[in-house]
Amino acid sequence: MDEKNIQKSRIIIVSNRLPVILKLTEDGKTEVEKGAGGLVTAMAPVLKNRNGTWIGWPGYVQEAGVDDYMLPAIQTATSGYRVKSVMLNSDELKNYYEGFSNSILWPLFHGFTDKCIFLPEYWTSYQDVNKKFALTVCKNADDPDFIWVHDYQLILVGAQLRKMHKRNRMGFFLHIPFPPIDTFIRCPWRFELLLAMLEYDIIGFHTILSKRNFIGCIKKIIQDARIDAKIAFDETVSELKFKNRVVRIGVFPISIDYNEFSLHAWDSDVYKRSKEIRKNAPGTKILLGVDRLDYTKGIPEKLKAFKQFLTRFPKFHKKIHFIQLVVPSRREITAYADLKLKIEQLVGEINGIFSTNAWLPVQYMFRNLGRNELISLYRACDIGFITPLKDGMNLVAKEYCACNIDEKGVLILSEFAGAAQQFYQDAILANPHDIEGTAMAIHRAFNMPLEEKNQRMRNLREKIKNKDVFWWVNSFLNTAIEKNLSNFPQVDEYFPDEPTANLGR
Ligand code: GDG
Repeated sequence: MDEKNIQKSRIIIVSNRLPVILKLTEDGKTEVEKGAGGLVTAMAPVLKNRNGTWIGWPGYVQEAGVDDYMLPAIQTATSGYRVKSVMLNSDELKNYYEGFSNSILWPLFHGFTDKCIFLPEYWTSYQDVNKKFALTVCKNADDPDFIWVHDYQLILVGAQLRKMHKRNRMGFFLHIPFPPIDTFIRCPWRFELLLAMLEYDIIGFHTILSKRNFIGCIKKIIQDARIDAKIAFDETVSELKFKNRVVRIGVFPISIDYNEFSLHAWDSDVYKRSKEIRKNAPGTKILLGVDRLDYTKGIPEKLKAFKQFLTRFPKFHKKIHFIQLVVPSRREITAYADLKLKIEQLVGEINGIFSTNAWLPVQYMFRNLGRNELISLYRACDIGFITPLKDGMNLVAKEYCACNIDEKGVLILSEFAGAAQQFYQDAILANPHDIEGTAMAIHRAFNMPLEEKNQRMRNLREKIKNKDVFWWVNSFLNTAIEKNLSNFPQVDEYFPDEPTANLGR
């Protein structure tokens, strides 16, 4: 297909979830709302312009043979482009979603191999459900359409489509990290997964490290199978020859709708609410953590570092307040329920040891907040405390900076978040496994001179503004169609191979 045709072609997005949120009303009815994430914001105009389609699971279980009365409401919530639902039953949810996706690929790709449960029935279901998604794509895609598959739940969709003789140009973006060979190789289905990825024409990762890991796995696992792989290691985009096809492998750090976040932070309601938040913690600096309930997010380690900070520096008692929001997630999986207990125990322990009548060190919230409240928190808090053990990118870090319109905030960021590859110069980097070092990062953030804070925050915001989520979508799509390698968008924020000097000590 030539470039002109691709540019005119429709686009089909395939993701595990459709861009809708289901809400239960007071009278027990389910309402459908448009999803609010960055991906939806960025993709909606592209889909509208190109008469596109979004294919995914609407988020509720549907047993076979039951009519789905919610589909019209879903289409209304996503007006402007077509949506096609892929329905899952409870077995599929258990084996494909909670099983293969969240008890194998999620822990494996984040390096938590001890949490992987390699059950063959999970693999069978993963294959079946990926085929189900592929069938829906097949029914809805014409030859010139560009098919863009998202994330680890759907790695096999492209290969299934090829089996169905679909010759469309297809791309895949992985939203989580890709692990190094010594981790990936443990997966009993390593061959099948890699071979399936190579059926796409373009594969995108957040970071150069993930791209290198992927190429390392291809070299080791696929080359053993005598497949011709020609690889350039260090470019933002590399090409790999496989079965007479060329697969492009690129680095595209995802981002947020910067303008939307920063304008929202100027809102008068947000201003009032952020004043109230500050008033509730008089005379203190506020540290903010916002994380989904997940063992990759390093929440217990972060609490231990805060405890260490308070133990080491009694003079800061009553001068610092830590707000930790934990957003409920995947609670049906045992590892997540255990994590919640661990977090609550640590919060209780810290407050038990240090609190006074007038000062509560940790304010813990376990719920979803409305967007206004979240943005008010971002605006009000002095230090963004984001220290995952491993994270593909981490959008919260970007949102915190975008909403820091006074440019007086400091970002403490884990070395192991993808975002560190872009922000290593201006955030305070911390190794979340190093409790003492992270405690010292809090100390450094607390004492940073105003001028330095301004400069660093300005730089961070500038970077996010220049490479926002629209840049991300365009870079991926342009790279998918670009013929000339020298025209590839460049990612200029290389993470140094050597440990950086900018650590929390
Ligand atoms: C995966 C990868 C990668 C959080 N609490 C509330 C709320 N949120 C929103 C945040 C942010 C999103 O959730 C979380 O995004 P992250 O990027 O931080 O993390 P994951 O959910 O793990 O996302 C990650 C991402 O995919 C994109 O590729 O960056 O590495 O793991 O947008 O704002 N939103 C509202 N209320 C809350 O209480 N409204």
